[in-house]
Amino acid sequence: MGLTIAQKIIKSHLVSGDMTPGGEIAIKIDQTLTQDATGTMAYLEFETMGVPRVRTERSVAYIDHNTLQSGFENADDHRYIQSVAKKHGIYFSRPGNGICHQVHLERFGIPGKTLIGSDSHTPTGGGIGMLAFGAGGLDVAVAMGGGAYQITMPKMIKVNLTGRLRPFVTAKDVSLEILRILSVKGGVGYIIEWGGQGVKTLSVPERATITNMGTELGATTSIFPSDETTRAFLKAEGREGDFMPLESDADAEYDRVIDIDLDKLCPLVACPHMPDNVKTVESLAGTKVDQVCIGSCTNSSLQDMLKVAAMLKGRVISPSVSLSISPGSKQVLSELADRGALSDIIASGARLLECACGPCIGMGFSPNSGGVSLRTFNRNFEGRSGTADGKVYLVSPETAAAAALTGVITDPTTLGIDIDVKMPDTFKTDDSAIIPPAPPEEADAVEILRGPNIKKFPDSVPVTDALRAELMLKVGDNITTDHIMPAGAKILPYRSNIPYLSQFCFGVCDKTFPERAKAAGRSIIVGGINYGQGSSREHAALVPLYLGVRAVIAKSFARIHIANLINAGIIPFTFKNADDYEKLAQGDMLSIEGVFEGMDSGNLTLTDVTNGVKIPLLCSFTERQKAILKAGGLLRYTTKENG
Ligand code: MIC
Ligand code: SF4
Repeated sequence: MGLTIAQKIIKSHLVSGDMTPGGEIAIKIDQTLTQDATGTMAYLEFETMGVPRVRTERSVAYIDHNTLQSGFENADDHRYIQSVAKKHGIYFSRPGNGICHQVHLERFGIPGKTLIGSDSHTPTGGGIGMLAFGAGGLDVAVAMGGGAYQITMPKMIKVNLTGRLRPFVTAKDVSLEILRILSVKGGVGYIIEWGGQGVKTLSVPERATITNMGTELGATTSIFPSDETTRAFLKAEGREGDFMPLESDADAEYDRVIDIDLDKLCPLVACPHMPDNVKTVESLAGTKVDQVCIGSCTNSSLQDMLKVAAMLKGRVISPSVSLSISPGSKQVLSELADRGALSDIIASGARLLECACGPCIGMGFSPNSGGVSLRTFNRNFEGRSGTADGKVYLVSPETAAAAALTGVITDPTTLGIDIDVKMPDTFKTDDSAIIPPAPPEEADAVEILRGPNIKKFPDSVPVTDALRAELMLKVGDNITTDHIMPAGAKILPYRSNIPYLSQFCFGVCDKTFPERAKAAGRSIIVGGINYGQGSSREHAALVPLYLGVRAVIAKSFARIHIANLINAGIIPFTFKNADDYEKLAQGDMLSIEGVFEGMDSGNLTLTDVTNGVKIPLLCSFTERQKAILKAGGLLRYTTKENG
């Protein structure tokens, strides 16, 4: 039987396991990336492992999330990351150089290689034919130390593209269409491979928009073939030597095939507060808009920005709209400047922000009370914008620019603007903002700069055979990591300070949770379907750990979050019968006995001591996961293994 692209890359990187879907596989990781909001923790963990120099082909530390520096905290963390990078063989991309995924695609991505990053949108690299995964910081630390990345072998979905996108219909609309079809949990357990004749009509940045948003499907990752378009992109980046063609075998088998005819798509929009709440732009036309934000790792490429600039050229934005534009990288920004497109953007009345995540992670630019914000980003979770009752809609750059001009949601195909943007054959490359590490012989002398914001991470606790604890919080379906551990300008600077962060844990759901959990000392959380979707932030496990959470029981879990829970030593149980969720009430005392035996058999019983009800739970773990839980988390397990 032939192989899919992903299966070929997995096969060539397989360290152990067999490639049958559902089994645990370990794969060699060629490259890693971190960003600063997860990076500080990842490097603290890496330091604990005692490995002097990274053992990957390329590791890069980006600073792109916390760039407000409203106090000493961010600046201190940046200096810490820069010094660790210098000492341990990691390239350091300075603040201002751009968003990790955009810069990585431009400067480091290589078809056929594996990449893990401490950011859930690392699959952006799939646009260039990389097998790229988002992971918790600890998994990235282990990979930097030369350890393999352990995942469950995914099943395969193929999306077969035919036709060609009409003007003003974009890669973002393709992403929204697949979200409409599959929903935010439809990709869980799958790698999504994009193929068919339609692929040829999409540029690398367009492909990257699509693989970037595959994260919102819950997919393990997404990937495109590597073809002549990929070669041309690498050539334009001065890296043609990194090109390698990649395609699936003609007889490769997929578990599911979805057909999308690009000709038939129209501009789409994801309505508040979930990326799969998709409607046509036409159906919402006329809705008043207060704010428009263009940028983020989904839509900040030169192609996106040139199209926006062409739409804004010679026009002025609506007086009732505030428009922000954040180009994805220094390369994009300087190309815009060289071509005069930057002047067109500035003249329109847009507010130019730096090349960073910015409003996407709530670092400023929160909308007004109850305001409608159209964003070219990938997530519109409740509260993420920083305004609790803000209404965030996800759209393409073209739809965003149309609304900025008219002040209302507008189908860009109706504006009669001509935007035939020609992409250059060569990009202006300048890596002066990427600082290489010290040579090995000088590494010893490099001092690590630790600021007072860096606090010790919480001690994990080995799983015990019996657990008795209160059900401290019961939440519903699709709880995101933004619910569990919110981000935003007020909180994000404290990503290396777990005790401080803990005050905000589950703040969106129940502000009393942190205090109650801390007082109880030991507790259990109950969730619905797809618990922990969204970000890769391991803080969504480390903070509950600090507050004494010992177990989470849910109908199902998101991939990265369940790995982070296990890595933190918090045991994740799944309801055998989803309906039993209804039988548990917040405040009940729960008892689970025979945990070790249950971990071996995959089944155990929970007793709700308060009402006497018995509920069967599933807990099937791999041997390695059991060992991690028994050791009290991945760090203890790895340190023990390394002797
Ligand atoms: C996000 O988009 O939510 C983030 C911020 O990039 C996160 C990482 C983080 O929480 O630091 C992600 O997607 O993994
Ligand atoms: Fe940054 Fe937003 Fe992308 Fe996360 S989704 S990496 S916050 S731009």
